[in-house]
Amino acid sequence: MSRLSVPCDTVTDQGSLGDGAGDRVQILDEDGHVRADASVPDLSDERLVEMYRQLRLARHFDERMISLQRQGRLGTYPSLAGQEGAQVGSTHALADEDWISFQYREHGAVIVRGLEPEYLLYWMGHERGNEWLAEKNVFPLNISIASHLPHATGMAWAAKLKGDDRAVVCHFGDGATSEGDFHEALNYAGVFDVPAIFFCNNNQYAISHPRERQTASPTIAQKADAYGIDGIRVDGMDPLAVYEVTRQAVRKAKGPEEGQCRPTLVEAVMYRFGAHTTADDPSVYRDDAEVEEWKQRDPIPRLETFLRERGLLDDEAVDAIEGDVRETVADLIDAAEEFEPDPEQLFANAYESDTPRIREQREVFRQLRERHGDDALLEDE
Ligand SMILES: Cc1ncc(C[n+]2csc(CCOP(=O)(O)OP(=O)(O)O)c2C)c(N)n1
Ligand SMILES: [Mg+2]
Repeated sequence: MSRLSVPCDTVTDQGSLGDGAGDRVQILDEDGHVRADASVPDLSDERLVEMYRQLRLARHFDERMISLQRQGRLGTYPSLAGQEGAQVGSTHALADEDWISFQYREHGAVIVRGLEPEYLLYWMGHERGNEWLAEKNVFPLNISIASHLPHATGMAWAAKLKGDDRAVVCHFGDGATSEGDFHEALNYAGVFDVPAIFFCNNNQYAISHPRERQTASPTIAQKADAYGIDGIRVDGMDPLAVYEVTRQAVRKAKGPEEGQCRPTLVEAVMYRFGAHTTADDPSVYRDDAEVEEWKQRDPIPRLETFLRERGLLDDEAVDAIEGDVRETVADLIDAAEEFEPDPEQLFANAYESDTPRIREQREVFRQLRERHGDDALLEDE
């Protein structure tokens, strides 16, 4: 299936965890030891430790965001826990100017670009968060499932036409592969050879809908064959394997020689440990034993074992990272909650410049504020 040359043999999935048949690339085994047939990607020691720190940052950020939602300090939030390895690993394979287009759950990818209060503002509903994402070369999240895929193809095609050395990595879920937009985006990308990586975060569920009811294909990666592009299946809870697979896909997307770009479909096999969102109760559609089984593949202890075996981490360093991560997130929350938004931001960024209707609405809003004051406008009646 895959024509990327990975530095290790693929492992045969035993199917015991109900995640579909087929091979997937793995560098770290489930205990975090380097597989005998695998080679470790050429990353500096500092970079490897930084990846670990970012995994822990993403996990702690996730815990705090859920807690903020429960306290009424944040709106609905989709949890990332379990999926950090794919997000952090793939983004380390990108250049800063490569675009990331995400569905809504891939906070780990954003965190690699730098976690700042603005990302919290984004989830608190402030327009400033949107502007900040654009500064990081990240598209705003997309809740209308799969409709961002054709945009990613278009963005990649534009980069190719302009001669920019930029790739687009587009994240989406297993559920998104059932949408027409998935087909259109990959079909077009294959015909026009655009520098895109379609990164499927196959976390086994689309809300309550299990992967095996999503498609009769044994794997998602094999769907690439229908579009004449490469498809590759990787252990999405192995950050090193994801890094290597994405690195090669990016190289192929940008083209080793002028005009040779090719898109890739990556299927990263993983599991969402928590609820679909803060508005979901997963206990009604999956049992604890299944969750516990997948937790054996948790990317954080796996990378930690690898780093300890290399002598790059010890108890003291792990404690220091944990302390740093807690302080960082606490400071970010304080900074975000101190932010005083300009209510007129409501009208910003819908269009590049105001349309007559937006101008009219903005004027009416301004008059209402002057007449009644912001407090009165916020009252329920
Ligand atoms: C076009 C469309 N149909 C349905 C929904 C409702 N919906 C929200 S999230 C979701 C599940 C998506 O699952 P998947 O793509 O696997 O991503 P995951 O949430 O697992 O990360 C659905 C069906 C939607 N947002 N948009
Ligand atoms: Mg899913």
